[in-house]
Amino acid sequence: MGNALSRLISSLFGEKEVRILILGLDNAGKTSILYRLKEGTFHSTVPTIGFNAEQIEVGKLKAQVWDLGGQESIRPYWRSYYQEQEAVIFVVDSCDANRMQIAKRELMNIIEEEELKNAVVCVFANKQDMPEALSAAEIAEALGLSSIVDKKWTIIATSALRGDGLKEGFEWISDSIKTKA
Ligand code: G3D
Ligand code: MG
Repeated sequence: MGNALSRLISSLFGEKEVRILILGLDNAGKTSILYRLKEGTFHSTVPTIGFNAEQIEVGKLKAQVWDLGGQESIRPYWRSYYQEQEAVIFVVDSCDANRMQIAKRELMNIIEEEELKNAVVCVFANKQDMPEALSAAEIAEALGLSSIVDKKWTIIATSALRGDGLKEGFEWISDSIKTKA
């Protein structure tokens, strides 16, 4: 899965290195998604203090992915990483209905950032393997995604546990970046 995904990413993005930022509240599954992409497996994570940065694709480097810690105290530092990012993956824990309004506020802050005005936004409605998960449509509604008019965005149902949806997300990012100009 990991190698296949890395190959897919390399075929989609060609020679160009794409800069992708993975953001979202703590516990959403950001680090799990990064390592599922990097290594093709799901393994346990510890809360991210600071950030994880990985180049997805071994050998010929293609995508530079930054996974930033999501705790409230760390979120103000997200801005230091915004420059020259072409895409933001905003990860939501689909089971965390209680914090959906906080996730919405953080996403809207990102959307309004001048430095990210050219970045496309792909929301991952993660943990879809869980029975209590809200659907991608319910999360789109809770986050008010339809109010975003001046930016390319989409929402994709994902499970880092199963590996579902991640490939579709990267395909969308690739297509969106290509057609943006
Ligand atoms: P973060 O980097 O956004 O803070 P992590 O989140 O990747 O550290 O994941 C937080 C917790 O959610 C971890 O559980 C992780 O295993 C779990 N998780 C991540 N993605 C999924 C998913 O798609 N499905 C399910 N069921 N769980 C997921 P623990 O128990 O280690 O805290
Ligand atoms: Mg993390």
